[in-house]
Amino acid sequence: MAPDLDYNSIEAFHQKLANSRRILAVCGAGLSAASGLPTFRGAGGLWRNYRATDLATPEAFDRDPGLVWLFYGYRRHMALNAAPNPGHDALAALARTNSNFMCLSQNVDNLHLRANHPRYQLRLLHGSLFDIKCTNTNCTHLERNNTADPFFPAIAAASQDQSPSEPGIIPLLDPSHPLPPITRDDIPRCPACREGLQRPGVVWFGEQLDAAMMADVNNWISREPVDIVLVIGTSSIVYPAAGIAERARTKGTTSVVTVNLEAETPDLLDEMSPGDFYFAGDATELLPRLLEPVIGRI
Ligand code: BV8
Ligand code: ZN
Repeated sequence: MAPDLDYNSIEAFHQKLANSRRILAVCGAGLSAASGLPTFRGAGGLWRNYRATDLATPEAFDRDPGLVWLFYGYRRHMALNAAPNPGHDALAALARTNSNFMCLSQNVDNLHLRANHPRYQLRLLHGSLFDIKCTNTNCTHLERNNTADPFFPAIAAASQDQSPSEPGIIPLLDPSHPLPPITRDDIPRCPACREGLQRPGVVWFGEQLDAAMMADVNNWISREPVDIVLVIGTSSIVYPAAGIAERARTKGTTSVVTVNLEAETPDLLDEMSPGDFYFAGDATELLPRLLEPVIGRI
């Protein structure tokens, strides 16, 4: 179905925004791209010669927990040295201005919270790099907001800024260089059950998202019609996150508003419904402009 003519008109979007009360956002890696954090599908989709999606699984951790911890140690280091951008700030400002705004994020980099996004208007669907949990599925150990860098000594190489020229730096990203050997005994045991290994508090592929959180999200969506769904910097490939925008749609009421660097292609436009918007560009620039009538100039 073809979108309206002004599917990319900011003025038309501002009119919709002025008549909107309930707003939902679904965010992906593209929101943090301008903060210097690689996305999954871009060049950043590869770490050394591994696809990020291949390392983000319980099987990979079982096979080689040292390798997977180096991967997460590196991403913790990058995220700690990154900063929220005006895209994060605009969403946090919208939350402070509109209590009927709920922000759902697939990002595990903690940048929403570092932008002081009100916690009760934010749901981290896939967990956080800075939460630590246990491999023992019967153990409920969860440490929140652990920012130790490195998390444990054996992965120190992952916390070095990767400038290949500097002597003594292990070029972690260069697959031709061997990785530091890390054994199972190098990995800290769970302080609660003493059995399991400590692992990143993220949701891996093949693992369920937090049931209580998803119930909460579904209740928020089905409580009343949603006026606007902002789909920001995501390729909408990973489920169940990718299905939320359409589930939140109430025909004739909801505008699904895509903000993505990728230019709108005929297929993308075909997927749109009347009243939807598509803004091609950098989320960091577009979000402050799109939300300006509500949050002011940031
Ligand atoms: C589950 C945490 C029950 C870890 C992540 C239905 C159909 C098919 C498959 C499935 C299905 N249901 C379940 C599955 C399986 C699987 C899945 O979806 N697979 C995909 C690959 C097909 N889902 C699961 O396993 C989920 N669990 O369903 O449990 C179950 C269990 C078993 C079997 C059945 C059911 C768990 C999924 C969560 C996995 N964990 N992250 C970690 O981060 O290490 S997912 C991870 O990848 C991210 O969190 C994110 O979700 C995803 C990456 O996607 P994006 O964020 O969108 O990033 P991407 O790079 O792809 O795109 C960036 C976009 O931004 C691009 O469009 C680009 O153009 C744009 N962009 C770039 N720069 C900018 C920009 N836009 C604006 N401005 C810019 N500057
Ligand atoms: Zn445990």
